[in-house]
Amino acid sequence: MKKETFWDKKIETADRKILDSLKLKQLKRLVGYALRTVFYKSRLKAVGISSPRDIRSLKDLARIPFTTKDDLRECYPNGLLSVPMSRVVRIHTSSGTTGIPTVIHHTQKDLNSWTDLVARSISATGAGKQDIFQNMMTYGMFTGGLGLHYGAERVGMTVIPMGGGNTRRQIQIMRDFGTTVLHITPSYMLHLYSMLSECGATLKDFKLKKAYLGAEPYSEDTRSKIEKMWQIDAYNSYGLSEMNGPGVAFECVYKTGMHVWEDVYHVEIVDPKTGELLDDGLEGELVFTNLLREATPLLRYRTRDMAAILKGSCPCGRTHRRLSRITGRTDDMLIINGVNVYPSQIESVVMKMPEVGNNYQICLEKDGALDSLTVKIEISSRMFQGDLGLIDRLKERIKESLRASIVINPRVELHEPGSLPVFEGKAKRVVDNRIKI
Ligand code: DLL
Repeated sequence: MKKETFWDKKIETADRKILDSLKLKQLKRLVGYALRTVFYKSRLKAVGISSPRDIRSLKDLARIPFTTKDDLRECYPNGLLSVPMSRVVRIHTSSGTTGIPTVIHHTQKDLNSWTDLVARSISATGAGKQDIFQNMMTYGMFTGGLGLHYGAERVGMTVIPMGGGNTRRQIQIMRDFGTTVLHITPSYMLHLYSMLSECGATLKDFKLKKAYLGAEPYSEDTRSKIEKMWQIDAYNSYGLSEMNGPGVAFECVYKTGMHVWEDVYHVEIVDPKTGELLDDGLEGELVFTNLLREATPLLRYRTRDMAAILKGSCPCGRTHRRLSRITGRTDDMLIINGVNVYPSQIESVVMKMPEVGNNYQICLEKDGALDSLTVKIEISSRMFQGDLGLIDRLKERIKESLRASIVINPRVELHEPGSLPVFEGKAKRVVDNRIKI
């Protein structure tokens, strides 16, 4: 019997009609806020929307052009602010590759609604007041730390605000305080395990039951591996700073996809090339509208994340539709000698191998005119002590499986545990040293 808890059962199990009428009310209000910004005023006017009254149904949202990360950057720092700065109580930014961050301002009401959604997410995993929650996500401008922090407090968990890094201390605190729930990136969760023996700890020293894993892509095989090695339940958690941060979509105890909190986050899946809306079950780019935003209204924000809305209902009784695992980003596809490869395909193959350790890296170089792909993989230290022929055979097996999955021939290097770079926050798995033209 799964332990099911609701934070706001009425809204979490509301039927579609009720959800839609609530959403429409909220969308009108949001458009009112958006019209206060110069950016949206002209955009909305161009499609015949100059007042919230011009929104008559949720379908009217489709008339509104998408908002992109570049739009946000052009509005840096305060161009999308729709309330006086005196009403803003917090600012978060996310920095991208270009160096200009996207900025999200929050009013107290914005933060309250975010906190509630995180409380809802935590409750859906069966956690509550009885739990000791160790937050290993970075605090600061990154939304992973503070986002979960306030939600966990609202639920009444005992919160240990560790932030990222300092692995030995993390392990000691987990042991001393009997931590039952962790919030952590999947890559750091794997690393944490590999540090246990060095810290003289075994699983018996802990009371860990659950981990919330997110902030970076990872495969179902990585989740299984983490659940088995730690003997816990690992829940997928998705979010992005432009939509507040964590708490946009979260798995419930059934772990069959992440419920998107649809009363607040209007979700669309679109064809990344044409922008055309796709039906449930089809994979495309996620587009979100946070219907409750006051300070930084964002309409139809293109996330660049690829996923599908899952068909069918969840045994938990929540009516909010579920999101598949994020399969990649529209901008993380690698083109290797003309072949399209997603890093997630490589991770899926690597993490299926029981001999593989807790870290890997994808390296790209130029070899004359051609691209060369090397997958560096840490394997268990036992493998280096025995028959070296075993290593060669494992290498061949990994190579074969990779070739079958990505249709190109990679080099595979096997490394000792602890020799590849470790990341305490989001992992950087791909090192692309090809000269970009
Ligand atoms: O990573 C917010 C977050 C913190 C989510 C902690 C979950 C847990 P950003 O730094 O703005 O915000 O990065 C957002 O991270 O667009 C995805 O590409 C990726 N991402 C986040 N969660 C997942 C996940 C936070 N569960 C970007 N699976 C998003 C795959 C994820 N990718």
